[in-house]
Amino acid sequence: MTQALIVIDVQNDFCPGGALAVAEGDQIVRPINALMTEFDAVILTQDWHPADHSSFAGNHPGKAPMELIEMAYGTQVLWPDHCVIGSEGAEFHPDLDTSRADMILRKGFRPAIDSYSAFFENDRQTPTGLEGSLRSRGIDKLTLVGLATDFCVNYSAVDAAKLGFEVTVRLAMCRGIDLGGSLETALNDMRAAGVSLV
Ligand code: VGL
Ligand code: ZN
Repeated sequence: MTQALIVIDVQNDFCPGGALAVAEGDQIVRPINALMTEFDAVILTQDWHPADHSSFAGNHPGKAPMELIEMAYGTQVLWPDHCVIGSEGAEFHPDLDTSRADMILRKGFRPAIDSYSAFFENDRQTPTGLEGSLRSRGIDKLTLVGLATDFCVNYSAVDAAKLGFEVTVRLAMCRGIDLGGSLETALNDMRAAGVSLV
């Protein structure tokens, strides 16, 4: 059984001081570096948005961050502008050991659609290509860590489980945004999808 560690969005903008800071987001970096040595494959994901991205509140006059809007593909949270392509905020946390990664997957680069999950964009249909990449490498067991527990980790874990991967989320190496109870909902959704939360 080939196991991969998928490190979700450990980027400056999701750490304290960043544009969409997750409380204690930086505290998971060193434990994640240590965990990397236990895996056959290490994949990093990177939230990677053009400046005109439709998930940014700043691109919707009159709207504030954390408001909801209806997009062609469903309801979308409007976020503070974050992880803009080429910006420092989009870079990985400086202490993250990126040298251990054999693949970096960027997501959310199409202006009209967000992508929380590392597998499918927010229309829940457009594949990122990660599934095929994992399968062609014989990887069937995944451990997920990173930011944010209730958005990108949650969506990635649920999609992976639905695709038939054996999925574990290591909660001590995740931190959440918790918007209107989203953390509790996410934990329930992951459990219901068959994800092991440890
Ligand atoms: C994320 C909100 C917007 C995440 C990314 O990485 O969880 N959350 N973009
Ligand atoms: Zn984003």
